[in-house]
Amino acid sequence: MNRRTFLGAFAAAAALHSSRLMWGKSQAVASLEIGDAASNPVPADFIGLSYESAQLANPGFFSPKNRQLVTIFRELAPHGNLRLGGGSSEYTTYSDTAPTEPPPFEVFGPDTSKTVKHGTITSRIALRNLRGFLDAVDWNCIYGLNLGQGTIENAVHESAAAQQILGPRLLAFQIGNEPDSFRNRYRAASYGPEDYLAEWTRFHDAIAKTTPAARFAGPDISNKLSYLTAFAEQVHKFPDVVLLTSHYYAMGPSGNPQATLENLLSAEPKLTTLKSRDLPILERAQTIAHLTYRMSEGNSCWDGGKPGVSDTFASALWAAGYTLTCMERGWAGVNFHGGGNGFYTPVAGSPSTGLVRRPEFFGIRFAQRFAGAKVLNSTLRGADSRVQSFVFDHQGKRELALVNKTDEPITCSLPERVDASAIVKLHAPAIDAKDDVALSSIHGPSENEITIAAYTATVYRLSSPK
Ligand code: BDP
Repeated sequence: MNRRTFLGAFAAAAALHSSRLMWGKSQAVASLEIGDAASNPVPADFIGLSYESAQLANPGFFSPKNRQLVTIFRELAPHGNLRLGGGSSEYTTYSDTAPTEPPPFEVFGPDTSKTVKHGTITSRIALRNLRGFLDAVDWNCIYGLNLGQGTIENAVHESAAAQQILGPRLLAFQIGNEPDSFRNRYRAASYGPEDYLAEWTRFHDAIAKTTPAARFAGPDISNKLSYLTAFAEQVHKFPDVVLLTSHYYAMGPSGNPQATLENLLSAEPKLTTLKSRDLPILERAQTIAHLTYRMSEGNSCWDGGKPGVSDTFASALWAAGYTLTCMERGWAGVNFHGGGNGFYTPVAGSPSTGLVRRPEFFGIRFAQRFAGAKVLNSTLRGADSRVQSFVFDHQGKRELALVNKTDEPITCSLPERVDASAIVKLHAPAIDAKDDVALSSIHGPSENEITIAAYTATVYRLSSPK
């Protein structure tokens, strides 16, 4: 940190503090310290969505003809990553020929314990439409293959077609969804990381033989990090593995009474599948494998999400803070799971009834502006742990994002003045609002102290460092 900016912030905070005491106010002032650039820029395709593989059974969904979806994806991110997989990927079969039957559903997802997902077919035409869609939105894709219940022959056939059709839009294949949950489901109770790696290797080798251009990501696990470590330790044998992945749900299952709005907004939701104490394991895996990490599936609450929580403004604030945290960690990206009319989906509805942007969409979009930016080390002192701050160098300009997940306004003293003409605010009429969530550009006073309202997230442009 630059000594001058630190002392400036300290002096400003001290002056404000004493003036508040004089006037008998007790509101605390948090203070921000800004240091140097931490890492490489946030990747351009950092923002991602995740959909069920079964969605491909309707070739009209991921299609350039689905204009509304094209518009929504482009609005969310000019570049991004679409991950296909999820629980339904262990039920899909690939066929070159288009099915004669119409698809059993128009939209699908998220997969839950109650979903009927048998017999869905991914066809060549679905892959062609997917390519057209990805070209139209300028996103790339991570493509999941059926390991749980599929055959090697079908995976070889499907991956050859997907590689040929999706070409440069295909970032990587994943073999299996959440293999750490196969035990007692698709496999025996004794199934463990070594069994998984043996199977994965058989599928990988057969695919790589037929499709040498194939690239792979994995292990796409739910939460058992021993699978990630075991996978990372084997990566040196497979130069075509390009990315480590796993999933993150902040809470779950949806039936759990502790899956609440308050819990989602807490500094670390009590029911997380990935806790901060697990982060060193992720980091170690990246070091061993010499690869970056992507959170390839996740959301607020598994088993389809929680009504009144996952579909409200709370999920937008959570998603904004969570995405920015992942950027700060130097990850390759995050994919928010969804689809259909699930409670947590960022985009809901169907082409025939119309698609809607859910609150979470706006939280992700709030964070998207920092794709391509550099994270600056920063510390916010004296604030509630539910107030998050992030500083980025964004095209040569410094920007501060503050996410206030508390029901109190927060006042913060800054080492630099904010630019009054460049403020973006994420807001809604209430924390449990399902509608009228918005991102607005606003003007404010150009000062060294800012106050952000309860339950809002705001981006400020800072004046250039001296
Ligand atoms: C994950 C599955 C995904 C589900 C999600 C959920 O991979 O397909 O939709 O849980 O339960 O484990 O919401």
